[in-house]
Amino acid sequence: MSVVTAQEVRSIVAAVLAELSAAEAAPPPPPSSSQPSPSSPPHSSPSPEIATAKPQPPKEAPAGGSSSTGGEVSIDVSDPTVPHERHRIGVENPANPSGLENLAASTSARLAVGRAGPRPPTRAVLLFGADHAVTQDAIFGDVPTAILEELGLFTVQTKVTSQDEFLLRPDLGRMLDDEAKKLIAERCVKKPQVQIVVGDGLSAAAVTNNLPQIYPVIEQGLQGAGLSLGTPFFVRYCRVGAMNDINDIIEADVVALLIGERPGLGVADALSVYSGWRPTAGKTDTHRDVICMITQNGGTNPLEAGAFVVEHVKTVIKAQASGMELRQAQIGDR
Ligand code: B12
Repeated sequence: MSVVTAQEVRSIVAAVLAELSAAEAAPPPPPSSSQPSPSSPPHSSPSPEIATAKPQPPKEAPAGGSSSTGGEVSIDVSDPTVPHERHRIGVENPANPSGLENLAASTSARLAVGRAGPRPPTRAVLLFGADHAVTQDAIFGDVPTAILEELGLFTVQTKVTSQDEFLLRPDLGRMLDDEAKKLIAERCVKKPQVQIVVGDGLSAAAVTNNLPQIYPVIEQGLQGAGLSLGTPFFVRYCRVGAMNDINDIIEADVVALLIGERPGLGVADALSVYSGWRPTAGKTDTHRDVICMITQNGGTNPLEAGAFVVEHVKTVIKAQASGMELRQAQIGDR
């Protein structure tokens, strides 16, 4: 372990003080483009999307510099959410730089962020905080009614009455409330071949960002295949298991539930399509299939996924089975 002498400490302190007083004498820097503000969230993507980093214009001040305005010292850190910063290697003097870069580029996991003493560097902590904020927005946000109205979806609710309860009581998110049962019974066509349902699930951003693209592909694809469709609607505070309660009223052959996935710290707007053959009370995930990670941010594009959903529904109808029963039927066919 190297020992720093008192003389060395004094000279380091003197150098830092000299740098700060030089910065204080300089004119104040222009406002940084990386500063988050209420109107520009640190991690927003094209309106109304919520889930990815938006490239910012290059900053004038060098990353990591310090500046002082009116006697207050501030540390200027470049925006960690822009793509090139997000994947910047923070390890000092790596033994195999290109190997490390390839490894880090192969995953969205937080690899090679480096460290400042025993802690992660400020940049990594800020990026984590920004990504975490995006997940909170995705979970606690609401799907804009304009999107639902545009697609002609009416809204019902499960037995959950608040966002906190939704997170604490998944069981209630699988049960329709009485008003929902009444509305569905009154307004929906019964016994269609396919019932499309949209649910917020754990990411309103997933529905907001992907529904306008995926929904018409699924609707037109199923109609084009000659299948009869039920009356679509939106379920607030929805969990996957709600499809049983829904289909006990509608009695469709297949229910396709488009629902927001639990957000991760890399992608917060991924949609899933869970589906099942004749869902009813007592059916479980064993009887269901899922097409997941539908997002334009590193997953399956919603247009492509929509076509895949149509093909899957056709397969389920042909086999009259879903989930493990479908797998077994397919194995039997080979
Ligand atoms: C959370 C989660 C789980 C949790 C669910 C617990 C819970 N109560 O939420 C646990 C750890 C139990 C789990 C288990 C499994 N999971 Co999982 N899970 C997820 C995850 C991370 C998020 C799901 C989500 O947000 N759902 C939406 C919310 C709103 O739904 P929910 O009603 O709150 O929860 C239900 C669903 O999550 C459902 N579910 C969870 N996983 C799976 C898998 C399948 C095939 C089905 C039909 C349903 C299902 O179970 C919950 C209760 O009904 C996804 C990743 C992703 N990108 O989506 C993987 C994911 C859906 N799971 C997957 C798999 C493979 C499984 C397992 C089969 C793993 C295994 N070999 O045992 C099991 C199956 C469990 C089952 N339910 O039958 C895969 C599905 C791949 C595919 N296309 O078929 C995914 C996409 C992960 C992946 N990338 O591989 N899972």
